[in-house]
Amino acid sequence: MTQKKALKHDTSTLRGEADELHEQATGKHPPLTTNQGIPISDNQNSLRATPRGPTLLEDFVLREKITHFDHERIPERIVHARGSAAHGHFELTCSLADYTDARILTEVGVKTPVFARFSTVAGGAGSVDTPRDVRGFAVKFYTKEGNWDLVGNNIPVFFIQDAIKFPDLVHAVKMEPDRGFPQAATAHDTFWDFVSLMPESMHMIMWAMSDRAIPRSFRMMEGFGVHSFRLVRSDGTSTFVKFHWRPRLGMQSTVWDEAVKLQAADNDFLRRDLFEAIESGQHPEWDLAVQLFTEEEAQAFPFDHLDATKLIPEETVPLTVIGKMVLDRWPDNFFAETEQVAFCPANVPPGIDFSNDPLLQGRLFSYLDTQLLRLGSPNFNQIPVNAPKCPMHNLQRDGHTQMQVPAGRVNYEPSSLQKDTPREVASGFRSASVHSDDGQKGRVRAASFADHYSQARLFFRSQTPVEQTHMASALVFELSKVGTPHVREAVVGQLRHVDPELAQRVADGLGLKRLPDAPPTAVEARDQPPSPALQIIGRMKDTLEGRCVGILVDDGSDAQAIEAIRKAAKAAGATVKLVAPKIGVTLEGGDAITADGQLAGTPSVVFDAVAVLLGKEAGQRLAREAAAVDFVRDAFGHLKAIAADAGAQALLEAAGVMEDAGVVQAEAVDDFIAAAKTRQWDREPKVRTLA
Ligand code: HDE
Repeated sequence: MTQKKALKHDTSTLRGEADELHEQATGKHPPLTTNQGIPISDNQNSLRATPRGPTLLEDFVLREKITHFDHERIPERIVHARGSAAHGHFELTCSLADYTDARILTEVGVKTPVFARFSTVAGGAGSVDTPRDVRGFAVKFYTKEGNWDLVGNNIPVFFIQDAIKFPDLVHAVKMEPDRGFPQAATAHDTFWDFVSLMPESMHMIMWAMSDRAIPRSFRMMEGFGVHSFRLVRSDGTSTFVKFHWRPRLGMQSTVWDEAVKLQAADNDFLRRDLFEAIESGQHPEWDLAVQLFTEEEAQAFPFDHLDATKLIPEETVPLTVIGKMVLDRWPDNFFAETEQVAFCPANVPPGIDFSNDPLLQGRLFSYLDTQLLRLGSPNFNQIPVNAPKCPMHNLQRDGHTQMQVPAGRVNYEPSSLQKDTPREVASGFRSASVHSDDGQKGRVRAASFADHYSQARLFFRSQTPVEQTHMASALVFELSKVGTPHVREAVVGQLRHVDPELAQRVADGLGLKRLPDAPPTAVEARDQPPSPALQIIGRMKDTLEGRCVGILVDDGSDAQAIEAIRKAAKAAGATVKLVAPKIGVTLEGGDAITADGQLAGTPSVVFDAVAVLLGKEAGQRLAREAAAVDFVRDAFGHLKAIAADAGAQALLEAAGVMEDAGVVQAEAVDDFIAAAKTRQWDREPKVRTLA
């Protein structure tokens, strides 16, 4: 008995000390209360009938706490479950007043608050950040005329043409229903089975197999609204528009082996990258650009712009930059904001309207429906992250978790009993008045949607040879994970329509004895002039801004050499992190420093370029240390610049590093910085066999 009393006393004492420390740091604590506001005196012990139990049902503090905890999770998004988000603003730099009345697109210089969420598609909320996948790019603009949600992806086209196929697509890509795997991966039978039978998916497959699907950072991705929307004016004019986000840091992707290793190195690689950038004041920025075109111009396109498997090449309709988005504030609470944010493509202010794209039309229904399940109430718009920041009044009432307390007896319209009830306004949202004599009602796919291969070919042939090789290799990797031979062959058959040489490369990579037959097609692919705007490599910015340089050091490393590289990398806009076998390092000359990461947990995949600065003894020791050898070997294999001093040579040798333009002496700091601003694409054939 005495002993138990003492125990309780001890815990309280510890708590008292912790409280004191905390109080010193943060000031006064508010009293801990139940949800009813009742102050709690003991948050450590449940109420027991005797000191050794049993626990009493009477303990409302315990029951309320556990009940709330039991209900903490809500259904995760069926797609795009894993996401990361940030607050920021959008500023218009070029008015579209000739095309729209929307204030967000006509009031130059006005800063509109935004909330942007980036996501993967296939994996669950707890899955990793870096699988091969499409990335969601959803932006909620809190405009003066209500919320505008531009719910896009980092790829400008989609797998399917009709919303009715979406559940099939998602079932096929998610983990297989009997075995419950693979998580967050397209490399399995059901996905490729579906794809092989859906020729319309071939264009998007080209994008998904390209390096766009393995981005280095959310900050280095393009975004696309995908569908055509309309800009409308009150005089009745209407113009089609496609929206594009362009990252100011330029686009950058990982290489596949790096993406695979990142999954082990850091589950949260992209989330952490966004968080750290914002916290350190490197606020990510994107330009918003539009492609504008008329109905008549659209009729002259050799494809149907209402078909979401098609893009409009920039060479056909150029992009006009109209504004800039800056993300500068990490959410205060992940659940309240990132998890509960509810995007919906149907949220558009007056002046923006929809096209007839059948995929968009289905989305206009789906998002509201899904939020009702996820957030559990039609009042989800009252959750702070979803609430408009402009005045909002209507006569919708009641429902679960109603937060508002509307006064008065009028909750209907028309009414005459109260002077302050909301009324329609002439400037309110109007749909574009569109005349159509397109034909008869029916479950039909327009003939103008029948060309499934021309743009897949356009995309593939527009890539640099390196990117084409990555695509062929990605297809080989994915199809090698498919266990059913006829599925593998059917995909290769489809590829013959896209590009016969690509099909042959993939067939060779799979070791197929015979090139499978191409399936019949209604429309043969047409050759078109390549669109270099579709590349990544050709358009990468040579820059270290927003990138991270890792320096491997150990006891005996040269402080001056470290400082020279650190200074130059920082001046070029990079973050610099030190990695060492032990966090505590004693440099040559005796200075003690603390490394940012321990070697065993900080492989080079998390850096864009590395320097290896070691004393002779450490270099020889680390040449026998697997983590150090992998650090250097992977940096080399992932085509990164490597700077090394004399002491590091033994390690470089053990890692099989060969001489090339990206491997430089540590003293040649400028050369290192120049090489670090890009990847060493020429090195790739020396380090791996590709398709
Ligand atoms: Fe989505 N999509 N989608 N989608 N989508 C959802 O809504 C849906 C499509 C996109 O960060 C869901 O709140 C259908 C295209 C993003 O919260 C759901 C169809 C594009 C996000 C849904 C599509 C997208 C979603 C799941 C075919 C690019 C995440 C949870 C007709 C333009 C937004 C949710 C966030 C989320 C339905 C196709 C982008 C189920 C039916 C095309 C970025 O409503």
